[in-house]
Amino acid sequence: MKFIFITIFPEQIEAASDHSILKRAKDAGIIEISCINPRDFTTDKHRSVDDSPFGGGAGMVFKPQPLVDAIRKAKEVLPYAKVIALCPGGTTLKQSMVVNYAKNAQDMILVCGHYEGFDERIFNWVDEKLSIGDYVVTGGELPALVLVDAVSRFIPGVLGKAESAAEDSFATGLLEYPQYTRPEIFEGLQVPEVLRNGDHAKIAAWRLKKSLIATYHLRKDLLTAEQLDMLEGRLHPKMSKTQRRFWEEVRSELNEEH
Ligand code: 4FN
Repeated sequence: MKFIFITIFPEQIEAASDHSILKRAKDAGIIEISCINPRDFTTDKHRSVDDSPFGGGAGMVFKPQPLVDAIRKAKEVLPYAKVIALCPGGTTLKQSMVVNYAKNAQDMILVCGHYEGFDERIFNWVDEKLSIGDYVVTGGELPALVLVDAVSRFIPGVLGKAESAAEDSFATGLLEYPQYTRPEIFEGLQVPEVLRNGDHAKIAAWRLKKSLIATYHLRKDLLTAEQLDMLEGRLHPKMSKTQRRFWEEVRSELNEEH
């Protein structure tokens, strides 16, 4: 999968993608990352990519011509790529979208903003607007890198076997269960008994229970309607004895906590 960043700060992209998962994926030839700098498409002697806004007001606006010329150049390199502008008004990126981008494996041209934003007319050259969340950032580079990092993890071969171990389908999308490593007692704090006795079925049930409880407390919005029903005692009539037992245990632990 190939990614072209349209950015006036290519060093930021190169530095951030020269470590960890992204570096490994690039070295293995699974992903390709390159940059096209709108400043290289300016025609004035100061090579300016910003100008003051029509209608007045503070701040500057990204000029359309250098940006659109850079997008055109990127399209020559990757004609089948999707052009994505990172901007606060875009669809908020979700893990389900990340998984779909990786599955479709369509190359991406990532347009990174600066100043107060883009000249509105550039969106005629954009297929999709994406946001990574609701906070002010100084440019689109970090959001674009977040997208590429998240998508790359789902491209076959990017993660090692240990990292990609398939998760229980019911547990994916939930918060993490508590994790522990050596030593068994740290500053008087012991690792839960269930994790030390090696009963794999019990451990899996304990972890799912802990994930559900953490998600219920911290991020109810991440639960499916079905999971919320079970957690709040609206049990399905057609449920096995084991399932019923499991949900009753989760509920009693939830109630013990407060
Ligand atoms: N940000 C907000 C409202 C108004 C402006 C901003 C803001 C970078 C060029 C856009 C922001 C957030 C998530 C890109 C923020 C993102 C950006 C993103 C982004 C410089 C103009 C700007 C209401 C969200 C707080 C600056 C809210 N995901 N303007 O940050 O590009 O991708």
